[in-house]
Amino acid sequence: MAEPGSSLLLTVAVDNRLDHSTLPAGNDPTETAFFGSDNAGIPSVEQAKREQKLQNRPNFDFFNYAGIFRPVYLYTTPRQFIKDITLVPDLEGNVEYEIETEGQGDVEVQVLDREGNVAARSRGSKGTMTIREPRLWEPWPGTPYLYTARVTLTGEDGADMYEQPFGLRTAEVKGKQFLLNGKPFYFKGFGKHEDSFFRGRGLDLCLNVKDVNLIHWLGANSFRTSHYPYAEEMYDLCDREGIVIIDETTAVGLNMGGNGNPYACGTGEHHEQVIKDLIKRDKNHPCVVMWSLGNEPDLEHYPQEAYDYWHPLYELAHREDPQDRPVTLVCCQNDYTKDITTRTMDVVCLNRYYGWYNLGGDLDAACNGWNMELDFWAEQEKPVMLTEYGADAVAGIHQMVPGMFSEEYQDQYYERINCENDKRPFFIGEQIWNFADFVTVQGPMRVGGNRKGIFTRDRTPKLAAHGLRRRWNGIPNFGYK
Ligand code: GCB
Repeated sequence: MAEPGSSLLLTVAVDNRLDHSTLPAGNDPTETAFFGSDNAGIPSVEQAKREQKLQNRPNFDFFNYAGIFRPVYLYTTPRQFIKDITLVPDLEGNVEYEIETEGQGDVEVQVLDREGNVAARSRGSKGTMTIREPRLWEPWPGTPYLYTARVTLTGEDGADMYEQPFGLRTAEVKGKQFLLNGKPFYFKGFGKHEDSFFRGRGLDLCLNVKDVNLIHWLGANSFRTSHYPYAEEMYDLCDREGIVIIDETTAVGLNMGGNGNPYACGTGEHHEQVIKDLIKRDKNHPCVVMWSLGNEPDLEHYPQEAYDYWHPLYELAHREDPQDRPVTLVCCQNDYTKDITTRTMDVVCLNRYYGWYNLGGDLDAACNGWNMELDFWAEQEKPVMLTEYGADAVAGIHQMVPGMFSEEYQDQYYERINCENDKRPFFIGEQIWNFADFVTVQGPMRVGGNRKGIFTRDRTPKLAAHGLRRRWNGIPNFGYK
């Protein structure tokens, strides 16, 4: 340990290399890029590939950036200090708490209301406090009421103090419903990315405020942190602004399209650690209502191996979370009859591109196909939601007869698919892909990035944003299904 006043040199190395054993997963350097056009077998192409300079080959659709893109803080503590705080509130105002400390001392916990008045207090490192006349945390436009737990540890060396905001809310699945505070909740929102001009993925507090304002403007209530945990500052903001989050790990790209078993590549232990870290970091946030173990793994070609890999992770997440939130895994468009894993999650979360990657340009056929699949899910005793569906629209392309890549096609796509979803009582949410255009791997399917945003990369609305705004402002958070 360094003496006070002495200098300390801290060297941090960051490694952004990807392969099949990393999370997120990459392809081997010699394999084709995610959106590479193959033209396999043509001798000149094959040879040029072999002679190509080695580079990262992400097996996912976003630019991974590199280096440290979030703040890093160094701080000092007394010798006896508060290591962790766990809060499990209920709707009656009871708050179970547990304080982990380094070293011994007296622990005091005070719950402060929004005005700073003491609403409950307790002594000792573990116990239950009761808030009288409790106010619940409700998603916007309800009131996302926040309390603060002020924890003090007084040891031989003095006192350590930490303030942890929290909210009274519950999240659970019952039958085919997702209950927030005991009421059936309907998800309206997005898959997002941490991505913008100038900052790339770097934390940008102004951008976060802008995005949350746009979410309010649209009448949306939620997003998924596709495809990695976001900066903590975003969760703090969503706690305050009443935006609901599905919190996702870094496990994207565990899919070789049937050309190999992704579960034999050694990601298992790291994946467990990633889940533990995520839950430890985000467990007290009222905005987080569900954990996503990962995005679009192969669940079709190795169905049993997939189940054997994902099911223990599902159980781990339930064990790790003191609030025992619902757990899901986001499923790629596949032969859902072969996939035996998705149906065992608490919520069936589907990414579907009827009308884009398949049946593109024909929304009648797309709705027909989607309906056939919905008939299948109607048989399962689970709540079902879309965590991705969408169409690229290059801002400024307009067509009288809407064709792919036009703003009109994207607008009509949502109108048509949503109309089908509305007919299904077990369908509990629509998270579109994507909030805003974002950069990704180059390839023949990408026009200067992925254009499925309903906002451009600089947050200008496309036509579909206005249609969704009209729709979402008419759908209440509770009791729609
Ligand atoms: C997906 C992925 C997402 C992509 C999206 C697309 O299924 O989960 O990361 O960006 O499709 O636009 O292709």
